[in-house]
Amino acid sequence: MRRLEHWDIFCSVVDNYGDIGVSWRLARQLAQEHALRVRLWVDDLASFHALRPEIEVGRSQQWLEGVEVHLWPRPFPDIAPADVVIEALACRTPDNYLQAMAKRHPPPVWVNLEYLSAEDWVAGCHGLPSPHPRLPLTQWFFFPGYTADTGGLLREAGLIDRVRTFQASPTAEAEFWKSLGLPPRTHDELRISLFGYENPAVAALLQQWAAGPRRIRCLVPAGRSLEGVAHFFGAADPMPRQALQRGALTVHCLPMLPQDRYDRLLWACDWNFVRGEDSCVRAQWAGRPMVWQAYPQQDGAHWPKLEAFMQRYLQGLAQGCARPLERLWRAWNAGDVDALDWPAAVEQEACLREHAARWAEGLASQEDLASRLVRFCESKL
Ligand code: TRH
Repeated sequence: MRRLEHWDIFCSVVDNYGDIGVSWRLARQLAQEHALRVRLWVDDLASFHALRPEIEVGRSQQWLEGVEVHLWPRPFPDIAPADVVIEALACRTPDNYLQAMAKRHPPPVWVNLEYLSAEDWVAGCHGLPSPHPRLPLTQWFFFPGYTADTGGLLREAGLIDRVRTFQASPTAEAEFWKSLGLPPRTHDELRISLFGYENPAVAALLQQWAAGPRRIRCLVPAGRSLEGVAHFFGAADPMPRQALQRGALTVHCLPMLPQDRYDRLLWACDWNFVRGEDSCVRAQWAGRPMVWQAYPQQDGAHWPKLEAFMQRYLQGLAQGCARPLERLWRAWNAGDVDALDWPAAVEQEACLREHAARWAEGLASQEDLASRLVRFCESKL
């Protein structure tokens, strides 16, 4: 069998960080764990730099952790296509590159890597072919997902062990907090990370935290949640690492963290508020209670996504434990200040924490996305 050794991954950064976040993790894993030659074509190196500060924004070609990173030039140069071509997350392969793919014998395996969804239809669409309307090429749909009949989830080898080792080590945790310039954790406080989109419910949530009986230290990386936080505290322009305090609540504004350090923040926190796709998956691997804000879409397409994931995630949990979290997720996504009930959810913390750890273990017993993708592509030869 011909080995599919050369891979080209195309990534167009629409907005936010999820597109490059996912594409980068995949590229790195293919290079490091599957010994593949991977070129990653990205059209926005500034976003990439935010996740990986080693990326030099002014360089058109550079190497990072075994991946050849290219600024996606337009027009695209005439180059020989790779053995496998991945269009990540709704971007489009350049036309001249497509023409070259069509001339190759056999043509490259061409994959459309889709967005993650927990909806039931995903399994039926995963792996379907889509013939090109003019060229002798077939593109294959590859859908990430939560079940064995989908493309799975990105998970590096040994990840769950690394999470567990970190979480079992007070020293590692303390060092991590110190490296962020934060005080050590006290036994009576909750640490919560907050990463989301603009949300009218931010103030209500912070108010409930401030008024609560338990000390809460909330960590907010730079981004779209920060404005609501600043507004709540009447702090026009909070500085990175600035601490803001009201009642039982202390908020620390953090700079945007390198991706691997952000992962660690999720491992170290008791609760994680996450969004979109990649941070949501990473919070699941962290195995701690989480609140997910789906990427808001104008036509409301994110609501079925939210419901589908929530039903899957909460399946098997006792009603008394699941319902308060379900209500919190809905209120948070709707920005519904009146329905937001943090005290009810946190009351279930013990069972939610146990559940989150079990959920991560269950998911991790499945094959990871990169391995499934390699097998999938080999099956198309
Ligand atoms: O940035 P996002 O909102 O991305 C979204 C989604 O992917 C969505 O599906 C897509 O349609 C839309 O973009 C265009 O959220 P997400 O997916 O969680 O990606 C954030 C990335 O940023 C993730 O890889 C983690 C990373 N990150 C850091 O590296 N450091 C940080 O400090 C933070 C907060 C995030």
